[in-house]
Amino acid sequence: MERVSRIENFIPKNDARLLEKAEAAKPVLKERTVLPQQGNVPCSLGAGESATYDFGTHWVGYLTVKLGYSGSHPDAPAYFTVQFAERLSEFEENPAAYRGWISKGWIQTETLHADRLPCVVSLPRRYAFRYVRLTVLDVSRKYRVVPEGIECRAVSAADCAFVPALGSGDEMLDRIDAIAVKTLAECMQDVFEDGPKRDRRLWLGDFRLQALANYATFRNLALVRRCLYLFAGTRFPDDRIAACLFTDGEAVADDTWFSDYALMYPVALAEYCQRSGDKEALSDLYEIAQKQIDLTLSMTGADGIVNEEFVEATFIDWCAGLDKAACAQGVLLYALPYGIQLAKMCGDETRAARYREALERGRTAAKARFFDGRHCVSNGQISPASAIWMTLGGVLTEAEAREALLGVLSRPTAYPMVSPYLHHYLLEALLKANDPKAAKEHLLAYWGSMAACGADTFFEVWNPLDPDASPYGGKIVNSFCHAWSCTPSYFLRNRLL
Ligand code: RAM
Repeated sequence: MERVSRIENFIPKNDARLLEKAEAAKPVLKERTVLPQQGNVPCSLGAGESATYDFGTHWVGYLTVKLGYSGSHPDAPAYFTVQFAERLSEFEENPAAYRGWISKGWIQTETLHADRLPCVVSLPRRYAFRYVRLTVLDVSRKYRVVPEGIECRAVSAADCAFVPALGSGDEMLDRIDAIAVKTLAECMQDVFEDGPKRDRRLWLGDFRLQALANYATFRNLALVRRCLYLFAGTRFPDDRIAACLFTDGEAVADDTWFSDYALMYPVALAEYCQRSGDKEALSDLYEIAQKQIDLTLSMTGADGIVNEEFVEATFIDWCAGLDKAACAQGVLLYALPYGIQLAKMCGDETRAARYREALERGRTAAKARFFDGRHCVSNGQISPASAIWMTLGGVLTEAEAREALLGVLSRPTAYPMVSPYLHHYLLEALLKANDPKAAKEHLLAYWGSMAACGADTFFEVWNPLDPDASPYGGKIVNSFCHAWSCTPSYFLRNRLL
């Protein structure tokens, strides 16, 4: 499902004052040296031979390899590859066979020469991995390469030791929580990254979920503040907030706009202000946040329904063929109460009243358009996504929402939930429908199935019925430590137990 947005001559609107405040909240990364577990690693390697190292769990960091030799003095360079894998099965993939629509530059493999041995090779990139494989492509007949040491300087803005274990009394729930905490920690770098393997940047939809999980675990309010200022500090010329930012170097807004992600900005700001009481951020960011809602309202017809342009620009999920009209409407109705909250915090009664009126009108219109009394139907299509967003938009009563959600979940569907992002919102919807039992069961079934597959961190894309699924046309570029997957900790610590 190819999705590439490109705007000719896109020049983001930057606000130096906001970017300075973002810079002031930049974290100092914690570093630690990690070594591989002792394994069955050969002591010398000839042409075509390899050694695989297991670092025990997932790490984000920089690798150093010390190479020596045995035999005669090296009379040719050691020519070798270093491959990194978040999961061992990645080594079974063939990078040359990847023909997907995002760059193969994300594949974590380096081919190197060592002209002089012994030597210490420090790889320049930052990698995300648990496993490292060193393969000698060629040496000469006179010597063999001896890997004498390998270590990783791991980096993160978070320290898992800070977060007490869940201690729920249920081993599986504790394990899911620990994996979620590790997932979040690995994604907490200079910003809340979406995935340390890929895309290594600040995505708005992912960020809102990371912030929620962070409040329940690391409580790093400064990093949330920083990201809120970054999104506002570099935006579209018409004040729309970009779907993601590049933050390696100077912050730059990407020329991609997802209408549903933009609405998560006021949501995230309201949640942050509530928790932090940060009045300065509220006053600096209030207008920009509400602009995201105002813009959506300007893309809403007299019938109270968001227009096609808005629907087209939503992300919602990676599910191919999903009709997103009901979802898009639901996201607006989900965001409006947060806009009302923000307006109240700022004493902006006029706006609060306007949003309340839009909410009322939008809900009534949505019920008439997208609900047939039992199912949520989006242009003739029934999907879990539509039921989730109609529920979250407050369009259905609790009983209607429960019936619509459980009904659609109990039947096979041609439009399954693909990303943990949407599974997060399913749990929120089940809680809104007052069915915490179903929410807990789903958490156990979905995130538990990743844990059962040996996950050290939770994945970007996961459909237990189709474990090899990739929206990109090749699993080798999927990320297996992905921010939008980290919210079990939020549910377990704040909502479910
Ligand atoms: C992918 C990334 C990111 C997500 C977008 C929509 O490119 O995984 O996390 O927010 O999709």
